[in-house]
Amino acid sequence: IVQASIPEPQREAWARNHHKAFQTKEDFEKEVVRHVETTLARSMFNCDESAAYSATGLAFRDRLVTRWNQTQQRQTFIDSKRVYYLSLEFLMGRALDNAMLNANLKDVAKAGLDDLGFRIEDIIEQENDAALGNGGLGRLAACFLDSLATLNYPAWGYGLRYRYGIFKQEIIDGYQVEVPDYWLDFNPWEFPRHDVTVDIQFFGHVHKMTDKNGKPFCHWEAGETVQAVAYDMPIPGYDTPSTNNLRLWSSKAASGEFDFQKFNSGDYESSVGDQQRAETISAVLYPNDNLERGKELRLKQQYFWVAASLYDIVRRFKKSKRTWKEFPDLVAIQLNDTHPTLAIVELQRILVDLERLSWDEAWDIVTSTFGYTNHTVLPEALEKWPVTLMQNLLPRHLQIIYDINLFFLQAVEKRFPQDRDLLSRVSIIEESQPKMVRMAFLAVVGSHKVNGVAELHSDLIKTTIFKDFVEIYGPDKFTNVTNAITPRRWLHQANPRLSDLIASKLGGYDFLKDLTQLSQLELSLNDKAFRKEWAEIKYANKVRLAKYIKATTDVSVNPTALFDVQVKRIHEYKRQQLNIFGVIHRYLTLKAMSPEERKKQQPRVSIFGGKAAPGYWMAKHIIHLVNNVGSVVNKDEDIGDLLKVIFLEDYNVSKAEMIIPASDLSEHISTAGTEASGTSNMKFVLNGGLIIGTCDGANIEITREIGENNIFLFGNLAEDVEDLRHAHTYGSHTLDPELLAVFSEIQKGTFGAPHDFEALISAVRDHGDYYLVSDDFHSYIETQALVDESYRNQEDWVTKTITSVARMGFFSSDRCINEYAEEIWNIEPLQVGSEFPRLKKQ
Ligand code: IMP
Ligand code: B1N
Repeated sequence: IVQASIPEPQREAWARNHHKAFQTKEDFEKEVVRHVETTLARSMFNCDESAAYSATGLAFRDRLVTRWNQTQQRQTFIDSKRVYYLSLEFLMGRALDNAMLNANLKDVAKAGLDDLGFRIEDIIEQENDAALGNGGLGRLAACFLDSLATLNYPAWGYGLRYRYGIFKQEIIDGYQVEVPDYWLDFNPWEFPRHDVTVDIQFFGHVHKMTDKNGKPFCHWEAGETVQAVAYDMPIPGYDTPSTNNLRLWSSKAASGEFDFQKFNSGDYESSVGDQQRAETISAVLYPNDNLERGKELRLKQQYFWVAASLYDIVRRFKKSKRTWKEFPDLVAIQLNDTHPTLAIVELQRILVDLERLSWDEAWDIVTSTFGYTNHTVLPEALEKWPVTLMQNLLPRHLQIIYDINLFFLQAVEKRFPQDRDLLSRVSIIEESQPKMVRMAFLAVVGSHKVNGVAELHSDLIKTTIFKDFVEIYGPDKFTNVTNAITPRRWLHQANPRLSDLIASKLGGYDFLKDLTQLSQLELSLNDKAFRKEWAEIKYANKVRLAKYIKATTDVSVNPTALFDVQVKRIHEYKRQQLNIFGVIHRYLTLKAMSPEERKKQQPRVSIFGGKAAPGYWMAKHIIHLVNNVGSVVNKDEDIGDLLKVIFLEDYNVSKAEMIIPASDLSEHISTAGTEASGTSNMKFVLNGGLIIGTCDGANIEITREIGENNIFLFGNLAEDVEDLRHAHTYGSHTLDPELLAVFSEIQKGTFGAPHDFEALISAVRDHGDYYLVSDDFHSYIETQALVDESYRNQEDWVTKTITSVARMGFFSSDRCINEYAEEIWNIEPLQVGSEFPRLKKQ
């Protein structure tokens, strides 16, 4: 990559012609019309909403690119330490609304679009979600980018530019059908950098060589080369000119690889075939959440992305002309789960094989650079790769992994002599058939800090999967950083009326940058007008969701009913089956009542949403059962508005922004000890909803913050799970009688062919009930009854929701990112320019 710079004498001309970002309605309109007429080659005679969206997006993108450049130049000039967040998933959602709000220019755009003949809401709705992620892990990465930019930290995200993001979900006859998500048709937010390319190697052989000083070194002769091309997405901060970068790599055939011989000799197809094979690497996001299936293409994706990113990071470091020892003073790299763990090996390879540092010097640099975040303890999600696969694809990397393991085990043996059992337990290579590389252990050994994502989870990893490593390294290497969410998207953008109401009470929007200011809301608890508007906003959000439900499912729901929402990936550990069994129990109870008794019951709408991994059979059966229960209950005239059951198709980030503000109660009911943190739990509470949940993940810290009177907790505790499971398998296992009644209703065929749901039932009844559905059922039903009772007292309910929102300050991702910055990355914010409009005070 050649980076040419304009000589001093000509720079004045550049400065004079510097692109000025629009600020007024008039200039905004000019930009939109220019983009419609030139970039899109259209006119006022064929400008539809989609074209207006594209032009508006481009106008904002131009603005961001100017600031992006300024931010990067400033960071390069100051030589500041940067943090690089490596994540295989970035679940960004829509960008336009966010860009307008972060720049405080939404009013300007609204007025401008109005002049040009468009409603801003319709234009925002045109945008496809950037859905390059599965669920919580990917959305966390997106919230972190927002906070990093807002807090002015020099930070880059690195990921893959998938051609297809997470599939779109259609529900046909009650079943999930997957439709590909081709999202790149026209994406104004990305910036192709055809000048930023890296050749990535795979396969081949390793040769031992000697350099001209007679020193031995390893040379990796590759069998295949693929080119990585950078695509940049500017990441605006809120109320700051700082604009960071998300760099996504796209794969294509390396220039030398395209076989002109074949091409010219008429073997066109096979030469195009090579090209397609290269492009396959970044073609599709693996649609599994909390599950690793060990596919070769997935490992190829991981190395491709990691190698391109490290090449870029090292190139940037080299421009600073510092010595290698100083690398960790300028570079911090955070591994978002084990997916980028090969970065540890790749940096060691660069330093030892290419830069010829000694092993020990290199390893010091590597371990000072990396931090590793663990997001799960579920055994099926822990990454392991067969040694044979690694040997074939990345022969030199496997050698380095063996060496890392050798030196690590030698050090362990020195401290714990004679403990062969310990050595085999902590070995990075699992001596199984076939042998496997344990990626989580490699990540622990190659990082200076390891963190979990909520207190309980961080404690659990120290006593389970990493127990031996705590003995070896001492407890200080392991820490907790509790997850959090950005209040810009999850309050200000998703729930503008609530954000405005809060701003009117707190004297402005500063709370969006310091969420602890929400605590002042408790002073307004007895303010009648405030409470009234608070309740009205919730109601309006429910009306909007009710309209959406009617339009998409043709079911009418009453917005005065209690809206009970569980939206998240469908997974047995998240226990949507517990929820739907509970719904059936409620239905049976209502059916057994006299009409008079029924009148006294609290009406409820049970709303489900979420995708099942395409190969996850049980999860797909859960979706099917929810839909079938809905189609029976929703047309039962005895029941009417007392109970409706809705499955919302294709849950994604932009739908979350509509659904979450409309919830009264949300369900976070994972088996204790299985949900590392959860982050939607925080979003629901921040939007004035209450939670029914287990003592799991961040629910525990939410309870600590908002008080246990403001949350509906139920179920067994994490510390008892092991014993309960043991008892199911080896003792006598008696199932909850109310749950058995639910099972027999399903088996009678009330909700369609019972055969379809036999697996769901037998998992509980015959196969040890691993997720403790029966153990928690009674407690769940009782707690739901308590919810009904509570909801009937609306004054009390409103008090609970206001109090809870007031106490949610801890869950801003700004707090979370500051903790990472101080405890793990050792980076400082860097102020960039200030010719930025201040936010108006209310
Ligand atoms: P990179 O770190 O080389 O990828 O550069 C990122 C951005 O930083 C570039 O697009 C420039 O805007 C800016 N930049 C890079 N090198 C310099 C420099 O030497 N002086 C000022 N700005 C630079
Ligand atoms: O990460 C979120 C947490 O809030 C959730 O509790 C946790 O389940 C989620 C392999 C994962 N952990 N592990 C994954 C995703 C994709 C994949 O291929 C694992 N996702 C989580 C944020 O901390």
